[in-house]
Amino acid sequence: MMAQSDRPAATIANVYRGTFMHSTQKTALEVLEDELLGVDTDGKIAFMGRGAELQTLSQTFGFNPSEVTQLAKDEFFIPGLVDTHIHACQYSYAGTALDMPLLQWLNTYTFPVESQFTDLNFAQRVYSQVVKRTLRNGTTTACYFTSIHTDASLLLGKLANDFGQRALVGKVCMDINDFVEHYKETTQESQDETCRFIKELLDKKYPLVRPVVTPRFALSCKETLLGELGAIAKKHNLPIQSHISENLEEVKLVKQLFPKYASYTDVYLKNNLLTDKTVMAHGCHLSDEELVIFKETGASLSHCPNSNISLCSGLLDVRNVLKHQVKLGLGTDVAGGYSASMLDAVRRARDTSKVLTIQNPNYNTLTFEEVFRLATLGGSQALSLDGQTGNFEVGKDFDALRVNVAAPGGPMDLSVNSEEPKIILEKFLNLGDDRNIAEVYVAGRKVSVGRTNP
Ligand code: XAN
Repeated sequence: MMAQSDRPAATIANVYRGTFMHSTQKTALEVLEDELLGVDTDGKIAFMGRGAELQTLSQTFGFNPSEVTQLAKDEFFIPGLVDTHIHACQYSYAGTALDMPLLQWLNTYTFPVESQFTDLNFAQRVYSQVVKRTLRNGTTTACYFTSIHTDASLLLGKLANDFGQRALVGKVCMDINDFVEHYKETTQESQDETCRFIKELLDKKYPLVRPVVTPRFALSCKETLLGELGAIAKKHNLPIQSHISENLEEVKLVKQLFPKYASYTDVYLKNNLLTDKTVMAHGCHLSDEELVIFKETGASLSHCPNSNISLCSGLLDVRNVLKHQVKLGLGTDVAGGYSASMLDAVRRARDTSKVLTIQNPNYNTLTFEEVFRLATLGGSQALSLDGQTGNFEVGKDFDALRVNVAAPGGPMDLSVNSEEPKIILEKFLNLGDDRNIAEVYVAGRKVSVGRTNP
């Protein structure tokens, strides 16, 4: 049945016809075959309808049926992928340095590299690489951590805007670092620079790029800084991101350092950092009581399975998180996670769920459809961007991937001529790569996915 926007009839810029697959609140995978989707000049989905309704729709919306873009047999559209947690400034060493647990890894590899982002040439190089690479791999929305450096963080905002990616960008705040002494701020600097970052990024008025308040994690921030950052987020009504309960040593240290708080979650809660616009990465070791607080506050979790395994941090029990009705998305967590591709995050999320099943054969393994939902609609909900993106709902922005499973020279073979779309999607999620992502759209605009190296 035809669905159309309540907004005044907009001018239609593009109409696509073919198979669309997406998630909704009700179903993890809805397959729409021979569907028509119209995108208006603002990049929003203006209507959806059956192919058989072409004539009626073309009259209602004033487009020429001969200008409809018809997808080929082996093509389909899915919503753009949402990476809810990625450290842009760690991209230079992605794929290396995975031989230590979290806290030693931070001191040995991460802090020395992040401290180099005073150099704007280095920042320009790494940040343009990460934005291009993630876009090419289908990440239409990314929630980025940067370093403590305001100017380099503003540069990432500019690059995301220039390349056309939807992004939340967070200048990292940390006033504790006992191991790499030169890589930290004073409490006052951290507050002042956060305010400067927010103001200067908002002043740019980039349509798809917003700031996110970013205390690194409880072990990097004094209590005063946590409280001040909570107040800043509240004052500007901004999203918040941080890390929580990733590794047992970290959880133990937080208990020691914050003895008057009931739990790790309580540290963030009491400092106004747990809101309905908060996304916390990892959460592998959260108790059920803490998950209840997440549900009550509307805060969400980012599941980063590659990183959880690579740094031997833990296995997130996604089924339990969903049972507690906590909003959940997937994150690559570059560079604790070695891959910047959300397709990898999808596979590792499934693998993690299967490991839990190996440990307990009664465990209800996540289906590929459920993981697909986490990578798209779930991510948009986790970032409180589900009003704009996450699936093909009329009125949302058209953030989409045109997938071609038969791309010449691609990574997969189709042996059977007419597989069901659902089966083809499963194959793409498990075997596909950027060669299968023929086109990437963000807010209706086709972004460049050039294959030449940055
Ligand atoms: N906790 C962290 N976890 C992680 O995976 N990456 C980081 O950079 C980080 N900082 C605090």
